[in-house]
Amino acid sequence: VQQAHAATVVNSTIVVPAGTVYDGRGQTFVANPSTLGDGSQAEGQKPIFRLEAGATLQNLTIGAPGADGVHCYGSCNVTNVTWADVGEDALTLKKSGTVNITGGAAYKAYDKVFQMNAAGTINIRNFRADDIGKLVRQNGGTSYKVVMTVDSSNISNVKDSILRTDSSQSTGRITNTRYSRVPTLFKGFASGNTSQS
Ligand code: DGU
Ligand code: CA
Ligand code: CA
Ligand code: CA
Repeated sequence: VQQAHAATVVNSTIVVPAGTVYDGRGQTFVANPSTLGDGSQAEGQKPIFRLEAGATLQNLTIGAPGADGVHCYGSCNVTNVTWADVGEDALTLKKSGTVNITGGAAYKAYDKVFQMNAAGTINIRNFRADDIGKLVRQNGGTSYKVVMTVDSSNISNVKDSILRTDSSQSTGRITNTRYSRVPTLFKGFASGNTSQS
């Protein structure tokens, strides 16, 4: 009888060194709730993965509890990663850089999926998101510039908006994307700073 592999329980954050690739080979990773966080909306939880500048995370699922997901300290590539049940949030940019999300999915995010806590760019391509609050949120009340792009994705059952900022410098672009039950595509952008086609 074939059996699915059990999830790997992560007791302390897995650090992916600068410029290296961490390939999960299809495994599922979950947080130890007593050391990293229970995946609730409580702030201050720890990430399951910490990506140093230029690191790549690929081919894995983050299950429940998802704690604070993935933190990127500078540019990072996240390829074919699925969050089955997003924790406090899915991924945070902690230091300026470019986040490339290619393939993968995020489900059940009570509030945010991608949280931008530093200036930079997030490019989301070939992504699936369902049952989320917001796909990308620039940290509330900040005025640095974040460039947000979404291409060739499928987004459904959104409570708030797809892209949200409070910064008049930030820009949002959505192309070739299918959505259903999305009340607002863009929130908080200056006029002229968004486009959709
Ligand atoms: O301002 O910084 O929700 O990174 C309050 C906090 C809050 C962040 C953010 C995050 O915005 O903790 O999860
Ligand atoms: Ca938060
Ligand atoms: Ca969740
Ligand atoms: Ca967070």
